[in-house]
Amino acid sequence: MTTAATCVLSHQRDGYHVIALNRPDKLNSFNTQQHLDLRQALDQAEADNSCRAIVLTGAGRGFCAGQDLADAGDKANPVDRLGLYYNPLIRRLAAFPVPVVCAVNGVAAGAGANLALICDIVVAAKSAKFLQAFAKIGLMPDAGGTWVLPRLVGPARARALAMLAEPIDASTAEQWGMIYKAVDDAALMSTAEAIAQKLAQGPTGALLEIRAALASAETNTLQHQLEVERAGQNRLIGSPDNVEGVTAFLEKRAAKFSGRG
Ligand code: T3D
Repeated sequence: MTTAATCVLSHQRDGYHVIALNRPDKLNSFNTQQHLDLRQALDQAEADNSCRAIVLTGAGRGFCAGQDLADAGDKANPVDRLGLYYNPLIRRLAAFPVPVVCAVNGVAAGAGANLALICDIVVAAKSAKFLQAFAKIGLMPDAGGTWVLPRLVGPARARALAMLAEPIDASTAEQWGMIYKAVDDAALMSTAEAIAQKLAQGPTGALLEIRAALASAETNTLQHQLEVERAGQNRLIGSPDNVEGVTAFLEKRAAKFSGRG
């Protein structure tokens, strides 16, 4: 099944959905409709029991240029877009019930960069760029940028990226640990979809425990984190996927995970 909402394209594959922002002439910058269409595509992925991963990407030559500045309004007519749209989106992706792969196909700027960086695994085309564009227009990073950037690249680089608002290319982003991998442009979607396929065939419950534990490690002491690991492991031990994984190992065959715990 393929659905085409106005501003987002959603393709259902075997085990995962590919969701593409689709305002290519505006580098997929967000207007309200694109937020609403993305919400709908995420709802569909969440409602589909066979969907065990998603790939988020952009149509055309850009990934996402953040807020549509022509649609931005002004102080006299304020719209709380962060409260209404961006923050719920970032929270949702950070806790999405299946792993999220981002395939950054071109420039990722402003909130578009931070949307990419909140995803679980980020691969980017070598021609793609990441730009904390905010200071160029008298704003500060949002959509989770001040949270995710220092965690990925450290405070020194985060400050320079945010204050200088200069682009970095995908290979630099990889070297700095901002993303998982920069790949040749032609290999982007096959790489991202192979990752999604592997995740979709994985032990979903364990993958989500891994995500949650790594996120909580950012602020926890070692003592606290050991307890987080113990609690997570106790939820997983004896689950159908744990039993299958161990059985498959002992029977010297590939595991067939159901995604149930
Ligand atoms: O509520 C709130 O508003 C707060 C929320 C803020 C969230 C944010 O994201 S603020 C940051 C907004 N984004 C930006 O400031 C980035 C603006 N765009 C750029 O700096 C450049 O376009 C890029 C560096 C991303 C790419 O440059 P380039 O040279 O490859 O492309 P271009 O020629 O600038 O853009 C191509 C077209 O896309 C062009 O349209 P045209 O002239 O062909 O009709 C351009 O205007 C349009 N476009 C690109 N970014 C945006 C945009 N149109 C509206 N809004 C955009 N953000």
